[in-house]
Amino acid sequence: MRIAVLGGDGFVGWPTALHLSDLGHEIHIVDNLSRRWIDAELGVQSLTPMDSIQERCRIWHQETGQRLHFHLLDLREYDRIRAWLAEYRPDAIIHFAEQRAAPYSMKSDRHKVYTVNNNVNATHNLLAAMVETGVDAHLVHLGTMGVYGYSTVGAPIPEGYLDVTVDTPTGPRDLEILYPTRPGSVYHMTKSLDQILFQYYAQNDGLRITDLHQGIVWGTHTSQTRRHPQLINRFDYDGDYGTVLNRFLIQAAIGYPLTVHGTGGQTRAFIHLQDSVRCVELALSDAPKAGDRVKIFNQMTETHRVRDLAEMVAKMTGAKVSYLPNPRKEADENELLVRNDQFLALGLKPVTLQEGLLAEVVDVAKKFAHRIDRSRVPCVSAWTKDIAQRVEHDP
Ligand code: NAD
Ligand code: USQ
Repeated sequence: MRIAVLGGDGFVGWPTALHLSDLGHEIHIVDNLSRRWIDAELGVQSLTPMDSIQERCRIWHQETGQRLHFHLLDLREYDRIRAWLAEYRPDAIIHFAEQRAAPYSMKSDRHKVYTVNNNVNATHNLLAAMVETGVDAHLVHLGTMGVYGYSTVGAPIPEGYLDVTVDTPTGPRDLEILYPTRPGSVYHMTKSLDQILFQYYAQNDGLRITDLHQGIVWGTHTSQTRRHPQLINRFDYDGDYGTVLNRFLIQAAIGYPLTVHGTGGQTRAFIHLQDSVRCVELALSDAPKAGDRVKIFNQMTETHRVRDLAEMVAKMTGAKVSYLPNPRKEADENELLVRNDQFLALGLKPVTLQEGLLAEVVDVAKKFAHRIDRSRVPCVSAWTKDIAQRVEHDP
């Protein structure tokens, strides 16, 4: 297949592009490199030294003989994305190209506006351009578990849809609705809005869409990124883009007390990077037909409570754990049960939290520890002005 990987220079997009190229697909990476610009804005850099996207593509060709085609394109530029689609007419499109950090989306009003403009316009431009050009590609979007809001009301969170019964004058009627969204940040809110855009375009124009509600991705290598030092993946550790388990692992590597927010009572869904790329492959193999509802998968393999993760990493490495005021507005404790039957049925054999893999990330962090700026480790983006004041007084 000819596959467009939108956001293919990012943390999950790059290893996905390599994985699909390795399977023999023709890969076109589309990216505006905004993530690299945001590193410059924040004064941080990936823990791992990343080459330019063009250089990464050159090395992949040198190692495998397969070409990755790179297109510098911003999804917010409607005319250009429409022209690109009309010219390349991909069979499948994987859409990673959004601003994905919840703390970055909460930094200031400007960051909220940027995140909504970027994410909602990127998704809507793509959908409108697919209809206009008649490109009948299978669109696979990377969404988030965060659209559900993390609290389980007794039953596990289903894969996207909820069966409800409503009372009508002629008796009870069964309905299937999108699971009600309860986003916990402006970033997560944009993913909730994306869901409505997908529902509309699937129903109105027959677009074939799969939305992957993904949990927190951890790890850094996949079998393809290991092939050459210059194919190494991005690895974020800073307070805005670093995700919790990866952060704990680099903190352990540099002797920084593990930064647990509040009581660490939040339970979240996780998936290893290797499984994340495999899930995209599985989703591609199971495309919906025109007229089908949006296919939704919960792309996660296990759930963990944040303080349990911290204790596990502390036990493994001898790191100290520090309980900090929570800069986010989130429940002190939550239970999370999630269904993920569809990927298991398609053959996913989950990689679960294993000491070996955890230690591997610590080793990567130790190798590049000289690149870590300790002053960028704390999470300083607060969810409300009140919380900002509280966190400032009790850092
Ligand atoms: P990332 O920030 O590393 O990569 C996103 C890429 O998209 C970047 O290379 C960026 O330059 C590009 N991009 C952003 N806006 C663009 C635009 N307007 N036009 C063109 N390119 C644009 O993020 P990631 O961690 O690789 O996440 C990829 C996707 O997966 C995101 O949509 C995210 O919401 C989702 N996701 C990520 C995680 C995770 O833990 N990393 C978990 C669940 C879901
Ligand atoms: N947390 C800590 N200490 C830290 C960092 C985070 O205790 O140093 C806590 C947070 O308060 C939160 C939890 O860990 O309760 C998860 O935070 P995170 O930054 O790892 O994850 P999140 O903000 O939810 O975002 C990440 C990705 C996002 C993706 C989402 C999937 O950045 O793109 O959509 O995970 S999910 O969490 O399932 O919604």
